[in-house]
Amino acid sequence: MMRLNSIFKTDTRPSEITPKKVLESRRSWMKYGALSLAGIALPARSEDAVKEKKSPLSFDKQKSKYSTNEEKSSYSDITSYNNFYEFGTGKEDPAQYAHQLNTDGWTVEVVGEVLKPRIFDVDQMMSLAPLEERIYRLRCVEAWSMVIPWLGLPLSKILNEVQPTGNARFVEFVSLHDPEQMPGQRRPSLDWPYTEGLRIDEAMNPLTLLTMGLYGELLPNQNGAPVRLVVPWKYGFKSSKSIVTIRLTEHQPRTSWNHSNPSEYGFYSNVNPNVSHPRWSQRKERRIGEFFKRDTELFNGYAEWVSGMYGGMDLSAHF
Ligand SMILES: Nc1nc2c(c(=O)[nH]1)N[C@H]1C(S)=C(S)[C@@H](COP(=O)(O)O)O[C@H]1N2
Ligand SMILES: [Mo]
Repeated sequence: MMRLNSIFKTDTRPSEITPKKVLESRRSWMKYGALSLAGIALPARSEDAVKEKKSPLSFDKQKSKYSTNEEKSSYSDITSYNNFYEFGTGKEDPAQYAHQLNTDGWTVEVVGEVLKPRIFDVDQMMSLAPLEERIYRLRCVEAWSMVIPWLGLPLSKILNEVQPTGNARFVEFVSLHDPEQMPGQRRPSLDWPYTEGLRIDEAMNPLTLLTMGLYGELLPNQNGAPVRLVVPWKYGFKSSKSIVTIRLTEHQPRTSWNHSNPSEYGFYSNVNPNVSHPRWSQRKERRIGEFFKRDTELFNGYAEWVSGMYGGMDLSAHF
């Protein structure tokens, strides 16, 4: 990304520390999820209330048919090498500063071109569908990638709840704007709040995941807690973190990276080895943790599920 470029000329990464024990970091996701599904209100997300429950898994731990078989990136890489400009432009800033974000009582408003606008809390969103583990590649525009076991539900489940009108052609995602909690927002590194968007068919595509967890746990703040998007066939910046508003619109929404540098970041941002970034080729990527680069695949390897949405489109014009 434009401003990363000067700082990260190479894709070096923090040295691999001993992988954290996933389970020690947060309370058990599975019990929390089970509570939500049972419809029990959990306003304070009380640890004690969670511990008392011994319910079965609330999400399908089977790999979804959309999962890749590739080796997963380590939990420590996934949670220590991040992009989250609200907490600074350095890859290590989010892990260092994002704990300042208080996600208690978080809500997401789903508004705009819908018949039934609604405010969801996180439990309500999680109860709309069984949570699914999906192992997706996240491929960032700066030529690195990871394989991440995400936990979430298709965004379409939420959109169907609010009943899009016939005018709903796009979906806009707005992240939290709170410079008190997000020190990076005290600087104009992007136009805040962070805003992203998809065409409605992209948003409804079953691959598009509203994500609340990874590695069987709730999302760590640096990965976009409590709720983020994962759009696996697009460059990483389309996967908005810490979302507070989902707005269905008639017109294509303005998006942060496109606005900051339209010649470098288009609205679509589909992973495409044949379309170079103005300042570098996008043909190869380094999987974090590996030495040799690998070829980048069209649509990040998800063509069989998404290429139909772009029939007849010139992908080099609509990059
Ligand atoms: N709100 C918000 N969402 C964001 C970003 C950001 O700066 N702010 N960075 C994006 C970019 S550039 C990438 S590559 C991914 C990184 O996700 P990860 O840190 O979970 O790997 O988050 C995306 N979502
Ligand atoms: Mo990115």
